[in-house]
Amino acid sequence: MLTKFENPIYVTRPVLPDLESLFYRLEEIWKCKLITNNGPKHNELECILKKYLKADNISLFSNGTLALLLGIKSLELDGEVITTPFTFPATLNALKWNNLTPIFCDVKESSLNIDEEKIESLITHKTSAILAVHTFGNFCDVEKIQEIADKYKLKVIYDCAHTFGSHINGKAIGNFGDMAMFSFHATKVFNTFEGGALIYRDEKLYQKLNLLKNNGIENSEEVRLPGINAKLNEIQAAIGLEVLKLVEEEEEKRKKIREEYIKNLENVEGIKVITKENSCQYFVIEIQKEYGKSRDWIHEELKKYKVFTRKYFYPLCSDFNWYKNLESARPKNLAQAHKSVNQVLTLPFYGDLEIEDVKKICEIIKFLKEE
Ligand code: T4K
Repeated sequence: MLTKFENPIYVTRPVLPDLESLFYRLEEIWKCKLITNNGPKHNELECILKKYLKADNISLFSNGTLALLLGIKSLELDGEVITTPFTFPATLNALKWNNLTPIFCDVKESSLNIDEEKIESLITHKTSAILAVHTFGNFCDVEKIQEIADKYKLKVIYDCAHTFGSHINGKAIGNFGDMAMFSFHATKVFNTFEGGALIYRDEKLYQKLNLLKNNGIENSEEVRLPGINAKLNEIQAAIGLEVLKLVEEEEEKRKKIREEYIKNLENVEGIKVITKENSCQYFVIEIQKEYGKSRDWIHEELKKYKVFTRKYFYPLCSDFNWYKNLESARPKNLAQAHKSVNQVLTLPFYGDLEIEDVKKICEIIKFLKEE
């Protein structure tokens, strides 16, 4: 008889810094009294992350959404941007706040990433960029996307919110395209509670991004452009400096959890593992027809066992009221995305999750199939 968990099991739990070490860093901040506006901790984190992510150029922000929004702003794009409907709303919101029109491209069944074979047919004289997401840590076809971008002289931006520290064939993930955004939200494998970063090819953007995230203020005499406040403060940076020390251990634990899930679930009829190889951020499956029950049903049933899964990324961004009338948002043009978004289920995935608990979650999923 399978019993419910004693305590709720959430889809993720944050990696928290060692309190004593954090306290030491906080004392330093208290002594120096510089608590934001590019203080020493911010600069130290920027420097360390630059090395860690093998970036030529990096800028830190108060969160990933504003990083992406300002990154796009700094590239001075106009017209249309080809992107995926299958992502967190932030990806699309960054376009909307830049007055850019998204052109939705369907996703691939295997990775749930933008289908590179379908990009070219969506390009018009108004297209200025491709905004792709390495969804759930599955890698986009970066070579093909770059080939298309070069052919049509488009910018390429990657939303790397799920791929902190990843490499494709030995090359750091942030070094593909013109720009890459990382999220350091509490739910991410590396977090600063809230935070984000941009990595970019053009070193001239560093100054511009500094202005954009500080209301355009050059100095006490001069305001150069209409920016906003998107600075990462000293406490966020202190947290980041401590959490970074824990990332590798956390990833090792997550790899073991991923293996355990795969071992237990990959041969269950009607269950497809979406995040097989790379992701240390999410573990995602699809509940397909052959499982015999719907994704929504199992999502609800699991709650009775105190297992709180998520339907990331339901609803599709193309179904938002302000986009649904676009030609590219029509369901017939996004058949795969519509199919997958009703099947995906993100399972609990974080280092503190016991292997025994992973086994039990899998047992429940198998039991529910036969119920
Ligand atoms: N692009 C992509 C592709 C993204 O996925 C995201 C963010 C972004 C851009 C934007 O980056 P940020 O601006 O956020 O830096 C969460 C996160 O808020 C969001 O960062 C993330 N993607 C998204 C996929 O997930 P929710 O609404 O699902 O979060 P929430 O509060 O329901 O948390 C999920 C679970 O995590 C909770 O059930 C329990 C656990 N949790 C959460 C928080 C916040 C904790 O244990 N402690 C916590 O403090 O969006």
